[in-house]
Amino acid sequence: MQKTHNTTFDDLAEKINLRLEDLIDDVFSEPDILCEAVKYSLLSKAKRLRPMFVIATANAFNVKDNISIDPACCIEMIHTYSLIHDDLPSMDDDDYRRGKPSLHIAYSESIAILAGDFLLTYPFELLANLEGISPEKKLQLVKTLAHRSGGNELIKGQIIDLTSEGKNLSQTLIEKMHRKKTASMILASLEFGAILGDATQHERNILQKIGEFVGLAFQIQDDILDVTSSTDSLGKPAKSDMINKKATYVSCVGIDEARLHIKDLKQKSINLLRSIDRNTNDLEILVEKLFSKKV
Ligand code: GRG
Repeated sequence: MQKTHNTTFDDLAEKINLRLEDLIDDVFSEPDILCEAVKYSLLSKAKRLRPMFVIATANAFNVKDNISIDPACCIEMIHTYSLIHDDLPSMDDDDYRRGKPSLHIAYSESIAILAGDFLLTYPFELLANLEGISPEKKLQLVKTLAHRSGGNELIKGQIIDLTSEGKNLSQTLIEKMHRKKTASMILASLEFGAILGDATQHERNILQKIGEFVGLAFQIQDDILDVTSSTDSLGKPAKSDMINKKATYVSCVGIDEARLHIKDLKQKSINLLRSIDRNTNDLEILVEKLFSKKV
């Protein structure tokens, strides 16, 4: 691993922010409402968790940040599109996101839909045009991103979510929804790192398992924070799951068991990381950091 050993994750987030802005500026040569709207959402305060997972995983296989940063930005764009569309009145109807009014409130519903559409399509153009990466790897990246953001993964998770409002879901179905809705982009991030780093099939299988565990634990933590935190500290509406009558991990098994499950998933992820014969220190630090909040 190179850079992230010496740099803090805050520095890495700043590097990602700058690259995201450059990639958007590459498209728009003059002032444009779509450009403004995209930047409003994409460049607002966010953790950049998924791109950090791409870069840290690639680093474990000695891939330099200058190669992994654009694929990492592609995943952040897809993630941001999903948040913009999720907030729309026809979906979760949330007015507040990333610490400020949601995009459809700040602009309009049609601009928010189109900004989301742009953030869904542009990453595929970027991946197809990547430099310094073989055509075979580009194809694997495109296929992975299309699959993980597609009808049997991210979109499927959203469908389960929207069609189950007001219903009591089984723990199995809640876990399936979380796996599809939340883990899919985290999984894609680890898979991107593995593709860039030419990981073996065995390593890929382990990284996929870690992506599933981390994604599920992250969503359970989000379910707990929705109950225990304020809107200000979350940067999005608190208690929204209850208001929207959503089945969550907390409503299903209770807060204490939910906390125990996070601990278990985190430990399993760390153990799996340590089973890979690569320098996975950065990934381990990232997993620790993700679950360091007292929830
Ligand atoms: C619209 C197809 C479609 C899918 C939407 C991602 C999603 C599916 C909905 C967003 C709502 C939600 C609660 C998702 C769970 C994942 C999650 C906790 C998202 C927020 O991710 P963070 O915390 O946010 O990484 P930042 O703003 O830091 O990027």
